[in-house]
Amino acid sequence: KIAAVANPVAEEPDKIASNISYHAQYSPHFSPFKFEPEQAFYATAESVRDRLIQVSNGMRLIFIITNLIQSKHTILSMEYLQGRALTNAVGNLDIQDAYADALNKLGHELEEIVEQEKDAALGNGGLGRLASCFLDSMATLNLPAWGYGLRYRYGLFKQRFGKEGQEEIAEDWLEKFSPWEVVRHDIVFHVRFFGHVEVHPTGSRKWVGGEVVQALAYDVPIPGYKTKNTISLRIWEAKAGAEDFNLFQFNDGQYESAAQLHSRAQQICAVLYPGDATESGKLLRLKQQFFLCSASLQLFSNHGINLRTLFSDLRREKDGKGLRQWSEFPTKVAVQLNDTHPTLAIPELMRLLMDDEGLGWDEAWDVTTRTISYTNHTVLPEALEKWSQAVLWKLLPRHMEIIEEIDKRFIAMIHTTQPELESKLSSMCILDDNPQKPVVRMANLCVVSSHTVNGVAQLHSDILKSELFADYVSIWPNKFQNKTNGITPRRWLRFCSPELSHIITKWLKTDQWVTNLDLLTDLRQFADNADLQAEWESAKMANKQRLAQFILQVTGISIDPNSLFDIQVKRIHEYKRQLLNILGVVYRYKYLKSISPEERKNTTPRTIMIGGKAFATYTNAKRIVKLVNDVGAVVNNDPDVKCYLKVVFVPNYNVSVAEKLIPGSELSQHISTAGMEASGSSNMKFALNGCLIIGTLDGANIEIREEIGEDNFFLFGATADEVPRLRKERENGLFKPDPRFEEAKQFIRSGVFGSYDYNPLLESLEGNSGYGCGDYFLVGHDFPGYMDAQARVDEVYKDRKRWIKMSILSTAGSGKFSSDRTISQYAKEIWKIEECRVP
Ligand code: DL6
Repeated sequence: KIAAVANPVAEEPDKIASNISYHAQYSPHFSPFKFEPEQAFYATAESVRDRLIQVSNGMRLIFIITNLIQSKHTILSMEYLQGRALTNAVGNLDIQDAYADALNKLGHELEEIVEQEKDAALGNGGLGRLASCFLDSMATLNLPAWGYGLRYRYGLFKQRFGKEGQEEIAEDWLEKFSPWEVVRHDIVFHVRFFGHVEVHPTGSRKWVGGEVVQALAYDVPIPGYKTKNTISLRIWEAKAGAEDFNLFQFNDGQYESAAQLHSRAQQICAVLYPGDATESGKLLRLKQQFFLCSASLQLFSNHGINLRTLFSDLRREKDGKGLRQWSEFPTKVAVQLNDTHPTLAIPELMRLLMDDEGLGWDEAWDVTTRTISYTNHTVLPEALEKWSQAVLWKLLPRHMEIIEEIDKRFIAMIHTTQPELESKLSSMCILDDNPQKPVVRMANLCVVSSHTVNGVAQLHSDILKSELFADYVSIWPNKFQNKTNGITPRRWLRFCSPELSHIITKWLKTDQWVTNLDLLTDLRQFADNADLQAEWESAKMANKQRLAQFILQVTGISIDPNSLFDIQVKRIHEYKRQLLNILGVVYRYKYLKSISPEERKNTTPRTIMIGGKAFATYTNAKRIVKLVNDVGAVVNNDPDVKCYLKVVFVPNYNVSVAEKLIPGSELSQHISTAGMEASGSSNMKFALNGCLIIGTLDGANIEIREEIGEDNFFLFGATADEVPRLRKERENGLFKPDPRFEEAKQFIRSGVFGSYDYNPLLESLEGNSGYGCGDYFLVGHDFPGYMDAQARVDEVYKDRKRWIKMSILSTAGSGKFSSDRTISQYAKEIWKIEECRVP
């Protein structure tokens, strides 16, 4: 029986204000007489959360009442980079103005209150942010689809700077609490580690013993844009029970050993991506991966009840008396693996079906392979996961048996049906039995066990088919697909750049573009219109001014909004080539110093902003961060050039910082070595915001350039096809560096930017770097082309009309890159699910 509950929320600002006040007083997190911005944020968020819960419960209630057991699609991802939620929630629920008015009545501004929220940074970069954009689109498209992840206590680290450069500080997003999550004490599963396999006389096998922790569900409601659909991001927390606390030991003074199981359970979700250089780090990472898979799969198969009960419900549902078959399970449940991190879902589903439900291998395999699909996000060899067989045998003995059997059957299939591939088997099979280091190749396990494998941009998907997974294509030609990434237009234009959004709505005479981004193409017809150009330029200028204020506030550096704002923000990695950018800056600085003050006046003033985090143990990435800071410290204080060049390292880059940078950007750099960036998605965010791109023919850059027109894209650099030959030529000493490249390196070596030893970094561009050939990422080869493209940028920027027109065309051509398009394609072509609109 479900009792009717009074509507806890209303639309009128007065009532909203009273609801916010209610939370300030009766949700006792702070003393009741304080209503500073921080308290106001928590009370406002709780008030909005009431509303989200209401919509979400309403949706679930409808499904219960109508006895509609839905097909449910699920993304399993180790990462979600959600950022802040308040602006998005009030925007998607279409109550932004009412909340702004309500806060005014309480003496606050909504803009000020949203700044109080900590980013939920449960991801590292593009992969996690993509998953978050997908959640927004799944909700907006009314899809019966949820995301599952882990509730890390500490998300992506906070970046700080000391004398030696980047320092990492734990980011405490739960310091007070998260007002968005709803703990589900009724949804708890047991997840086992270690133990052994018992074989019963019947031949059935059972995984027993070891260590068992509890997985407790927290739901973060995700509202769709102007729909009644609110889906969930369910994140699991690991905990131990009271029975695991040894009271006897505690009373005996052995406090640590008394709480040993509690502390071991807490370690599982303590940090996002624990360092895996040590054996214990590797084991912990593997535990995290299995914890996510096991908890989520027990849930889908149990649906929060019990596997058998649910399935007998499903069976009854079919025709009232007949039984549903397990073979129908994939029509109810679809699981998308976000990269190989959740690969253990494959043996875990097999185990649940065989050992708990009594299915035979063939039936379990059929169900599993029709349920699971896999997205690859990288071709970088070091990012393709391989787990030690020995560690897996210890941690998950039953799963290793299953993995071995999958491999054995795959090899047998090749012998019988594809003998021509036998010579390739050593690289195609799942277990790499190299006696030095036997490992399980997770990507191979995914390819063999998934019904669909996709890349994230056309070039990347082509590379998967022609290189990384080429040998599998002849066995399963239809298994491989492309799903070019996308971004949510809500967060990445409508809410982060309201001025530009209003202009777009005004000129298109509709705001439908927010959910149908292809409508932006209609802007093309106005690209030359002087009125639109003037409005466009003033909206961009307002965004630049706001950005300049932000930069002043976080760095103390004053930047000129009349200079060209040139931004590169992303994880720091050698293949993303922030080093190419900063070498270009060094050359520009040297050049500016060499010309007369009069000549300087004819140059295009630039503010170059670089931001991103370097993985804690990635030495060269950290050196790059240090170099950018050191160059900035000199350039920004040089009286000769500081009006023409500023260099800013934007600290602690995260989603909410991106929301300030991107609207104010005019040029952004997506300059990876061709073939190495699977897609990129910040390129789409910048392009959507009318920012021009300087970039290589890599990842989604190629498709962006096609959509917005090649005249509106500053292209340079080797193509993916040319890269292997160029690397060979380098190895054979055939590379002749451009003099400008040599000058830039020499300038750094001369000590102009301080006494830090940059030789090891610069040497990676010369002799033999750790990757086997000098300058593996071809910075030297692409440097002259890059400098020429930058010179074209400077020239075009002087022609304001032309630049603004290009900017408008960039936005107009970005329709394809909505994550609504991407998710519709996943829904139709992989998950086979349809919208499930709440009546
Ligand atoms: O697909 C999302 C995102 C792409 O846009 C980036 O190009 C790609 O580098 C990133 N991949 C990863 C891979 N990590 N692992 N493993 O983050 O995915």
